[in-house]
Amino acid sequence: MRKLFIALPLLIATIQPALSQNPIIKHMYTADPAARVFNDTLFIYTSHDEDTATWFNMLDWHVFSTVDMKNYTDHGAIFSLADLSWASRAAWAPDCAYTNGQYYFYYPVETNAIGVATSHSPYGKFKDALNKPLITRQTPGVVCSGYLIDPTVFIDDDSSAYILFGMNDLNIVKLNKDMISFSDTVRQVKGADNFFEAVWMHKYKGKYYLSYSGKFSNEGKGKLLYAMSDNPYGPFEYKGVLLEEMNSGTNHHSIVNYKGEWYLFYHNSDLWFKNHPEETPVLNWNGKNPFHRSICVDRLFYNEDGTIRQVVPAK
Ligand code: FUB
Repeated sequence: MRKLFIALPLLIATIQPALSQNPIIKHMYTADPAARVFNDTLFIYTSHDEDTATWFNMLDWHVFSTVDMKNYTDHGAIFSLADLSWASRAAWAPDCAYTNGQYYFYYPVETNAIGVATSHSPYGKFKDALNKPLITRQTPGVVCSGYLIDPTVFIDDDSSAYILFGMNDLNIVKLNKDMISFSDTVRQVKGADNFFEAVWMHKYKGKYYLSYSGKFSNEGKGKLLYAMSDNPYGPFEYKGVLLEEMNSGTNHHSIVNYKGEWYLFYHNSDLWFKNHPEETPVLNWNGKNPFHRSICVDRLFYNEDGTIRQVVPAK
């Protein structure tokens, strides 16, 4: 029996499909991966760190796709600040959802507003749906002591769609069927302990999983944390660390099931430090930060009781 316990992980490792080596995109800097499966293809919607970046002064959003978790196709910029009449800076972490025969692209700009764009194709191009923000600090019910950023959309089994967003305070509101408006009042998710930013929600075996970047350490780095609940509004129960701090300072992720396997997409600055051996990873919001990130993926595993095993990044 003991031999079986030792042999089983080896056997699982052997029969699992090999993943592409991290980071998975090497010809440009990509950050904030939102992985979604549409029609048997896995799409990754990302923000984009410019080669010349000295801050998070990002200009556009890109999409990549794969059907085998090894080869990724770059489909270029699907939406950009230049497509917007009402915002001109900070094209940060996006998400994309599909319903009603249409794709909805949710994006934060200016560090203060969230917009939505639509397309009939997952490859874009997307067109701004409202020509104004969907959510601002003035939206009734919003509480956000940090940047108003990082929208993600969770669609439940009964087709109810919720948008979650925020920094320091985690907000949630149920979207209307049109996906570009809401009638409910925005409220705050209960029990998102130590929440900083980069929220993601997914469901596994009937439970809601909330994952996010926790408050930054003194070194300016955040761990990915997660919590579980029976209700998307909470209260959530904190469960533990999903991923240790990354050398990118920021820690942003998504969790997705593709062809029966679970994956954690995230970003780090390994490519930047490889390309710049003279740089030392000293991360601090007010000091040295690489500002050049690259998306990565690793397998994610659940324990029998539904908790998630901490992901150890493959190099
Ligand atoms: O990429 C800009 C910001 O950094 C994102 O909005 C945050 O989640 C963090 O990754």
